[in-house]
Amino acid sequence: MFCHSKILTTLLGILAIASASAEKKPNVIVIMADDLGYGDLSCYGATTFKTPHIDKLAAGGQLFTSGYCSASTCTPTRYSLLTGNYAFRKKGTGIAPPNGHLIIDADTFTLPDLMKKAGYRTAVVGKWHLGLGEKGKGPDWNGELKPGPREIGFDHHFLLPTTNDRVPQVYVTDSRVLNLDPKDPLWVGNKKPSPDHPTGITHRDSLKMDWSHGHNSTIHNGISRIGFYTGGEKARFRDEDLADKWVEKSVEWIEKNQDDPFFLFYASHDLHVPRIPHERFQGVTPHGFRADSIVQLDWTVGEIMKTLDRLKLTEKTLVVFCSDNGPVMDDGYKDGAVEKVGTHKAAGPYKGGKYSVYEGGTRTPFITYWKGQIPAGKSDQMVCTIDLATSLAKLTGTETPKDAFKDSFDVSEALLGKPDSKGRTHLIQQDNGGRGKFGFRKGDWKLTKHPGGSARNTVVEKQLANTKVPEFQLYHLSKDPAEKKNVIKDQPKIAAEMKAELEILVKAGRSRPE
Ligand code: NG6
Ligand code: CA
Repeated sequence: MFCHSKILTTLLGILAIASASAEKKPNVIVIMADDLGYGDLSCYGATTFKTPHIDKLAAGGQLFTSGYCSASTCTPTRYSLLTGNYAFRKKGTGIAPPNGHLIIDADTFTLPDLMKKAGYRTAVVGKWHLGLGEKGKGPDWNGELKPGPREIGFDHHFLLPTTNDRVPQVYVTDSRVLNLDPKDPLWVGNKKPSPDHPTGITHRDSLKMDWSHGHNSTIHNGISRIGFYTGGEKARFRDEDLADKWVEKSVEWIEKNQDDPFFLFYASHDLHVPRIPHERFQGVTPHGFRADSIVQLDWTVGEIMKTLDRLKLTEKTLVVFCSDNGPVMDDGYKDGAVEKVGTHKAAGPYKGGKYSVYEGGTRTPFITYWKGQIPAGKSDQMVCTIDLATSLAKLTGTETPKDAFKDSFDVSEALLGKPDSKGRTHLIQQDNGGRGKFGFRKGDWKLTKHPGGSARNTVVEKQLANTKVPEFQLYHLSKDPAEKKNVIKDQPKIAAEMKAELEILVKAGRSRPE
């Protein structure tokens, strides 16, 4: 009898521990903005428009002042978020073209794989821009778009396949183009399909938003794009409706999975070009469609949070808000961003933006929110989107293969705002190709390497331009956050150490110790 009751007590104890840890596993929603700069939210210092929903997350959670994405363009940051590996380690991880193949190998252990292993349902909604289909073949637009998100760990997807200034303007779900009429097949290519095919050059007068560079091929919805396509008329969306559709689809999926732990990667297209917010957001700020799109992004965050509140999931959900690269003004369309910038500082106090390895390129808004678990406050710990993989492994108590997440550090305690918690001690920042231009931050020191001696987008409020710079520069970030005073000559020892360490970390193939 004694023995039985002891076993029973032990069993009950085990069950209690198991259910407590199951209860503790939070849902996770990663909301990634597109081209959102450090200074682009009111909680990060913007004063000429307001972002109340994101500000609410910041006020009730941790706002990071050293939160980064790993690259200053979209594809490499997303690659690193999902693989936990620096993108410069793999060829072909730069900005993906319209007909690009999937750049994450199907046998890679990914962040969504990890979440599945931890017992989560997984979904990605929004912009993909990591390619679809096999290497050497690319996407089969009229057939199965495999390998794709499913093959790398997402149970569900509802996506824009590339980025919206690239063709085609269709949704992809269940590994297929949604609403594609087989009688009107979709063709996508990089050459004009027929001599009379209308483009942004031949039909420039008909455009509702003119282009400034590139972006002058096939026209859809009055906007010319990068790349050509024909067909799939019924499958095409209106740019103005993207945010509404993705909110609708995310809410649907959250409702369906509210009883299981879930992981949602919500990849907004705001505020990437072409910036075409819904009509109800057009003109709500003094800065034109660029900041109007930020207000639309803020609305999106509000809708997701409202859904969590309605389903009583707010206290069971960790929300991470971040960006994929720093800001840019003219990224190929004449949408008034440059002319209407006024006093707004899109990169905040930082130098450079999208395409740059200065701080503005990768130091971006980064907020964690989990009601009842994360205290309100500001954190100056260094965290990066690439760290979510290992940090979520820690948080969910899930083992990862030794060779996975090679550059992803466990910063879970910092993300949760635990007292005395530490972020990462160093970070390699890359631009698009990442095969040579680097920023290397270690504590307060920042080394930049520009092998060609040329840097792009160093002053965000002006047009993109190339500037001549020394191959190596050294800055002290707490004394000189704007990277104005290159102190490499005064600090030869530190510069030499950092050059050597950067080289070792690049060559070693991994930066997280085994
Ligand atoms: C560039 C495009 C730019 C944008 C970027 C990708 C030109 C001249 N510029 O090549 O408009 O599409 O690629 O942006 O075509 S990202 O945020 O998706 O990385
Ligand atoms: Ca981007």
